[in-house]
Amino acid sequence: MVIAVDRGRWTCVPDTDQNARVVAMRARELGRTPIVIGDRVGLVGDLSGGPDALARIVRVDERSSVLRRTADDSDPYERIVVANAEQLVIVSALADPPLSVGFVDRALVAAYAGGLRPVLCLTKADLVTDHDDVTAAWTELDLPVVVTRHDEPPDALREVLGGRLSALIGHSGVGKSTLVNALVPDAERAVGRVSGVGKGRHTSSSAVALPLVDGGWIVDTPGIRSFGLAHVTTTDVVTAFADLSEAVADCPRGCGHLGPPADPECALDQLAERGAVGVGRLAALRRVLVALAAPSWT
Ligand SMILES: Nc1nc2c(ncn2[C@@H]2O[C@H](COP(=O)(O)OP(=O)(O)OP(=O)(O)O)[C@@H](O)[C@H]2O)c(=O)[nH]1
Ligand SMILES: [Mg+2]
Ligand SMILES: [Zn+2]
Repeated sequence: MVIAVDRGRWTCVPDTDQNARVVAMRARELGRTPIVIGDRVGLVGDLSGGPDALARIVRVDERSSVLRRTADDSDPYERIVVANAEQLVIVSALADPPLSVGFVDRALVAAYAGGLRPVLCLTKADLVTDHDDVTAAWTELDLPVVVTRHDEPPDALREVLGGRLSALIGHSGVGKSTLVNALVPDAERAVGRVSGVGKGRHTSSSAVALPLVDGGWIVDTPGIRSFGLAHVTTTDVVTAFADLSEAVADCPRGCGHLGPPADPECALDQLAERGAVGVGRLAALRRVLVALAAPSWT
């Protein structure tokens, strides 16, 4: 698995030894196929992992999930940032900066559309007296919600992350680095070590997968400000829900699944009338769908 990418050098971890590191370059026959963090690759050449050893990546396996970021001023292309992540940990502070509902909803869309399980992590609980009303908006979607504060170990989050590859996403200042430092002993050094084997120096804008104590990996994605949702449809999101995916096959063509007045014939409303889906759950889902339709990113 690829755990770091730095200027033409990919740092990989063999399945057989999670502590080993093999630095590789791209084989010419791969052409321009992107190779990103989380990709599972085939390597040939010098696999010894020594300081001057350089292997070649000759194959990139099919991806089980993709997290994309949008084009921005520094890069006009929408790109895959993390491949094969099982979870997207959406980090938002309860205060300072205030919780951004719009950000959480759009991150949820990115997770559902990309095939990742979303996990909501609300930080800085020490700054608020109560947070139950805040989480109510999302609990109907059955996603894990963990609440953290810097003066307590993030045990609940640790449990959710154990043994899996998870990507961490959130606005600047919400406490991502604080979490990573609590989860990964010596995280600063781990980042340095990963980059030490590459050509250049690690920059704060590049993502790196860091090993968790209980197994699994966490990817901090410092550069992402918004997700590549340009080609995502509301149907892509709805079909991520096992209990709803079949029903939307009965929707009229072009149904946005928002319900009346926009989509008066949506089959999800019939599902709700029959009691097959809770009204609260449907409302929660539709709020997320509206976030996908919203033009601005917050
Ligand atoms: N009160 C309080 N402050 C916290 C908590 N977690 C982090 N902070 C503070 O919030 C600030 C930002 O935390 P970081 O961990 O650097 O945030 P970040 O998400 O990594 O920010 P960027 O790297 O800019 O994206 C720091 O001053 C932290 O000390 C918390 O649980 N409670
Ligand atoms: Mg940080
Ligand atoms: Zn519909």
